[in-house]
Amino acid sequence: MRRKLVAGNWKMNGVTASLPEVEAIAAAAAANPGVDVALCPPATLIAPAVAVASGMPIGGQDCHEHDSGAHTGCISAAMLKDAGATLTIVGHSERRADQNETSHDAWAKAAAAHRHGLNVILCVGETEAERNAGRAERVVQAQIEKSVPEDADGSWLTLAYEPRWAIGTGRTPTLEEIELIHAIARAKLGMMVGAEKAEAIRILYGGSVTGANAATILAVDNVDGALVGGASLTAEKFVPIIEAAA
Ligand code: G2H
Repeated sequence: MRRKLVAGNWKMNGVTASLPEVEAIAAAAAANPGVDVALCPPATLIAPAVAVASGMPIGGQDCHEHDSGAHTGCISAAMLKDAGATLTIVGHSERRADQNETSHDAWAKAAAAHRHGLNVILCVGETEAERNAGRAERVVQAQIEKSVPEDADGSWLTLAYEPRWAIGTGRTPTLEEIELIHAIARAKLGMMVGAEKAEAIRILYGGSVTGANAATILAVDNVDGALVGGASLTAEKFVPIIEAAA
């Protein structure tokens, strides 16, 4: 039985004045023990967020594949860990689009994070053009094949299906489309790591999840939680999603 996970991705949002939101979200997490809750603020807020999160997992939004070195502006998994993070997102479509990251990069980052004891939320998802061309399933399968480390299991890896065209747009796939991709994703994981391990890997849906649509999306087969961007920025918007998953 997979526990649901609701993870907030603050993206490039949040300053010290946002810490009361972290506290309020952590209070909601504690009040809803039936669901796992995590929050990924910008790297500058990881340590202060950990200090006010009362044990709610705090994560990074990316990590470098190397532990240290001449990589200006980058943050390693070791540094995330040192700051108090217990997880990190890798392979988010905004990094794939803005920083030209590939599935191989996501694979290396996931492996680096795991090496440092971080849990990983690995993102995959098709573009609108790929969906319109009828290629969504093949794209997601290929991304999984290239980015999921061979030793992945549900103790540290979570997959997030985020169709790029649904991110921050207010548009979401139909429930049937979500169900199909999640089923295909689990089958692909099964081929890679074995059915038993694949059964234990959580697959989150991400892309314009809100308090209004969370309950129906979270009820879809093989949807084991949500990766939430815009609606995770305030407790007012995020707590209803946590409660819908509880
Ligand atoms: C998808 C999601 C969070 P939003 O990127 O990862 O963002 O919920 O704003 O669509």
